[in-house]
Amino acid sequence: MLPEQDRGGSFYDPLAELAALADAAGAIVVDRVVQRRPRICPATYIGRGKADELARRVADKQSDVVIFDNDLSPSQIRELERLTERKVIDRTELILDIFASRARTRAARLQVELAQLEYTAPRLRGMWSHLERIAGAGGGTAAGAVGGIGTRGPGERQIEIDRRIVQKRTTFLRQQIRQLDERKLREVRSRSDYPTVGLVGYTNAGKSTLMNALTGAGTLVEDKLFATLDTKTRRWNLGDGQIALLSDTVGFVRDLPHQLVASFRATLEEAIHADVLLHVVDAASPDAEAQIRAVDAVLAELGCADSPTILVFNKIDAVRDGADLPVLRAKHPDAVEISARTGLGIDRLTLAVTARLRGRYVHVRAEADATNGKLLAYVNRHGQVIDREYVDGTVVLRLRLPPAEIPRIRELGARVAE
Ligand SMILES: Nc1nc2c(ncn2[C@@H]2O[C@H](COP(=O)(O)OP(=O)(O)OP(=O)(O)O)[C@@H](O)[C@H]2O)c(=O)[nH]1
Ligand SMILES: [Mg+2]
Repeated sequence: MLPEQDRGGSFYDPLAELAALADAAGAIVVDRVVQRRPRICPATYIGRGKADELARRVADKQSDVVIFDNDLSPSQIRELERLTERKVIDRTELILDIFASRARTRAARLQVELAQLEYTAPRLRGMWSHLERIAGAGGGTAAGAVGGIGTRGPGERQIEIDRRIVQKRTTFLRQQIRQLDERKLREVRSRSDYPTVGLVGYTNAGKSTLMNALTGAGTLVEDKLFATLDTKTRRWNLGDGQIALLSDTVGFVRDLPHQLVASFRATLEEAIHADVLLHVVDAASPDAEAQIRAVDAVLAELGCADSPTILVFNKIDAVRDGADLPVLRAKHPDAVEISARTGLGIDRLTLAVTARLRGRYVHVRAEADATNGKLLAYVNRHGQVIDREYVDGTVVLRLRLPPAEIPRIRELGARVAE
């Protein structure tokens, strides 16, 4: 653990989340080792002495795998595997592994496979470099030896073959995913007659529980990281005849591998392009503030840092005395407090969403030829006709619609009063 990762405090458990992730991947945690260092050791990440201690401990506990909370370079992995005689994986590989084991839909499977290949492809070089070194060593002059590394020898041929296989598969996956993306986008666009609300938040924050509480949907809820991997959309009745489409999606986690975020773009599409985002926070977690920041970072990476967002403090029923709620409240005074489990605060949340959605629409008066069926159909799809009146072959409409639609209805022949 480096100084900037040390969040201090005697109650802070730096490996709690990694243990939960390991559990989600089906591993049983038998031992934990933490080292605080001012900077990493290039060869083994942890210090050399600590690496030897690690080797002794894995032998003692007869563990099969060593999981690092930090991302390791291929050479660090190789060196640690040599010292411990165990498989060594880093946090990113662990997360990719969980996603791979959870992926059920075709889209999710393709997306995870692409992310895994993209993460491992640059490591292929590392895997074979011991052979490269052997090849390079026989290269004669010093310059020749340097040039030889990675350019000849049996190891290099194997790398080339592996790379070509990986490249072909990557191209294929990208193609398939692009097709699914396009289909998904069309699907999302065709539904634009209802306002959309997206649930986002750290994994295990209670998004699916909230989805069920709001829509009565039977979405899988589990006390397990990454219970949800795909996106589900349901109708949410806000009252007064207002319907919105609510999307539940994959949870975020600190340092989510960006290959994964990139390939999950389509899955996240529905949630992130929503009219309003509900950022669900587990307010009972001692890590709530760091989790809020992690989610904000992923949202920024997805290009929706400025989307209208309502911060939702969930699990209020589970907040214990001495928890950080007062600090959270002071930092985020606009957050809505709820318990998706008990239903506390759900009506306040519904009102907050209704108010936000209302701001997304304007009321306008427009005139058009009464025979302009195309315009009327368009308006019905993208807004709401509140009132219509026919005067001498002209129709006078009172409309409610997103401001961005005004230029489009003008193009279709509407005369809009400013
Ligand atoms: N006490 C309490 N527990 C809750 C509340 N909301 C959700 N939980 C629990 O928190 C755990 C995670 O809930 P989920 O709804 O699956 O969380 P999620 O955000 O969808 O998680 P992922 O899909 O894994 O990202 C479950 O054990 C829920 O029962 C709440 O308001 N109070
Ligand atoms: Mg979920």
